[in-house]
Amino acid sequence: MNDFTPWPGSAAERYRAAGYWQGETFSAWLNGLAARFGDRVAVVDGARRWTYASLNEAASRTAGAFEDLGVSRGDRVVVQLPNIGEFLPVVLGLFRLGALPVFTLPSHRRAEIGHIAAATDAVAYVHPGVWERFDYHELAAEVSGTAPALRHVITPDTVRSRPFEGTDVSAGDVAFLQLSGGSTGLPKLIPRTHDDYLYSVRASAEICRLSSETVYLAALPVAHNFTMSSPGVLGVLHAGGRVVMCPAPSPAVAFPLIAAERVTMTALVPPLALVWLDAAAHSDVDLSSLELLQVGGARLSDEAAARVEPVLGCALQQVFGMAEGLVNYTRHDDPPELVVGTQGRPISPDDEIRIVNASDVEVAAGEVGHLLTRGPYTIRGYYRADAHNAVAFTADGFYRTGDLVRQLPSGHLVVEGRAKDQINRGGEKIAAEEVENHLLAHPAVLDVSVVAVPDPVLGERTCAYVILRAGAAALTAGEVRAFVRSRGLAAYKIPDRVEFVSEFPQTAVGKISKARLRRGEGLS
Ligand code: OOB
Repeated sequence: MNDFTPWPGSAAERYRAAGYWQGETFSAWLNGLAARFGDRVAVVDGARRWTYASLNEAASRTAGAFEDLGVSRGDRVVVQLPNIGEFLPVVLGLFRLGALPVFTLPSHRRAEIGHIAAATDAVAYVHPGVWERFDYHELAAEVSGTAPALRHVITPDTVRSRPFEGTDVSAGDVAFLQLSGGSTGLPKLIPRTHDDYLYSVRASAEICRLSSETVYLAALPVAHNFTMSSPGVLGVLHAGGRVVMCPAPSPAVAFPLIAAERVTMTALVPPLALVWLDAAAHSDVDLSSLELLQVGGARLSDEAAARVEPVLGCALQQVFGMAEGLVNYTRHDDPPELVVGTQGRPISPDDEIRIVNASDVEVAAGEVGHLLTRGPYTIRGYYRADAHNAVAFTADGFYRTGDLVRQLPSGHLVVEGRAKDQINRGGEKIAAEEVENHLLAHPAVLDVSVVAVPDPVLGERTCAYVILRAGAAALTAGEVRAFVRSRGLAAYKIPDRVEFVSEFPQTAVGKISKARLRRGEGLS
C-alpha cells in the first residue's frame, strides 16, 4: 500500500530544471515573508490582526505546542476550522513541524470526520469549539471512539507554547492532505507536497497580479483549494498582501467588510455570485474598492458572467480548478468573450491536457471529450488508495478529471459537463455512491440511485430515487432525509428531493441508466 505516489524521477527533474519546484518548504517560505513584510498586516479577523512577523511567531508556537503534545513529523492532524484568523498559524505551524493537516470543512459531521480520522490514523483533531451554533466538542467525542490513533482534541486557543526549534522538513515531502470531491463510496485524500503546492501558489499570485496592495476577502471556506491557493490566502501572503477572514459569505456579512477593509478581490462559487449580483444592485454599501471577482468551483453561466462587471464594477476571472491539482484561469488581458464564455487556461506551460473519448483516444480539436491532465502540481495518486488509483489515473500518470470539456485554439477550456458520478451542488461536491451507501443502510430500502437534477440557483441539486422493499412500511421523503442526517453526514449531502419508484430505467445492457434518471425517464 502506497501512502503517496511520487512523480517519476524524469518528470521531477524537469519540474526542478524549469524552476517550478524550488526546493522551498512552507516554513522557509514563511520565514522569508516575515523578513520581507515584517510589520505589515497579513491577516485580519474582526478587530484582531496578525502582522507577517507575528504570524511567523504564532506558527512557531503552534508547532512547539504540537511537539509538546507528542505530535511529530509525518503525523496526520485533522483540521476542521472555519474562516478565523487562527486557521493560518495552526496550518503553517503544522507545516513547520512537518505534521500533515488533513483539511475538512466546517459542515462535515461524524460520518466524514470519523472516516477521515480513521483512514489517515490521525493523532490529533483541531476544531473551533462552538461555531454557527454547532458544538464540535460533541462531534469530537463521537469520532474519538472510531479513530483509535486519535490522542488529542484541540481548539486553536489552546495551542500556545514555546517556539518550535526543530529542523526543517524536506520540500519534496507531503505537506498536507486535501479532500477530493469524490465519486466513490468514501472520500479520497489528496497528498500535496511543499514543492508542488508552492509552485501553484507562486504562479497563481503572478497570473492574478497580486501585490502588497492586494486585500483579499476569504469568503468561501478557507480550507478549500480555491480559497487556499488559487491564489487564495497563500497567494496573497506570498505577495505581501492582506487576508481578511469573512465568517460567512452572505452580502450582509461580506459587503460591510469589503467597505471597512477596502477589499480589492475575492472568490465565490456561482450561486453566491448570483446572490451578490442581486444584492449589489440594491445595496448602498461602498464596494468601489473591489477590483477582481473570481468565480469557480462550478460552471458559471455566460449570462451571469456578463453581469459581473456592469453590476459590481470589477473585473471577472473564471477559475476551473480541482484539489487534485490542475487550475485554469481566464487572464486579465483576455478578450471579454473568453472571460465570459470560458473557464480559463492552465497555470503552467507544463500542464499537459488530453481530451479523449471513452476509449482514451484523443478527440478532434475543438470537440468535447474527457479531460485528462498531468503536470507539475497535479498528483499522481490518492493517499493510500492503490486500487482506486488504478482507475483514476492512466498508466502514464494522467489524472482522469471526470470533466467533459472542449478546448479553444487559444488553449482556453470550456466545461461542457461531467462523466463522474458526482453532483456539483453549487460548488459543493457530492459523490453519489457515498450517499447511496448511507441510504442502503435503511432496512426498508431495497435499492437507490442518487442523481443531479437542474436547479436555477445552485445549478444542480440532489435527487434520491428509492425503491422500497416489498412489504416494508411506507416511508416519507422527510423520514428518508432524517435517516441520512442521523448517519452523521454533512447537511449539503442530504438529498434535496426523494422520489419513490418501483424500478429504475435501464441501459441496453441492463445497468441503471443515471442519464435517463436525470431526465426523469423510464420511471414507474
Ligand atoms: C474546485 O475544486 P474541487 O476539488 O472542489 O472540485 C473540482 C471539480 C472539477 O473537476 C469540476 O468538476 C468542478 O469541480 N469545477 C468546475 C469549475 N471549477 C471546478 N466546473 C465548471 N466550471 C468551473 N469553473 O472546485 C476548485 C479548486 C481550485 C480552484 C477552483 C475550484
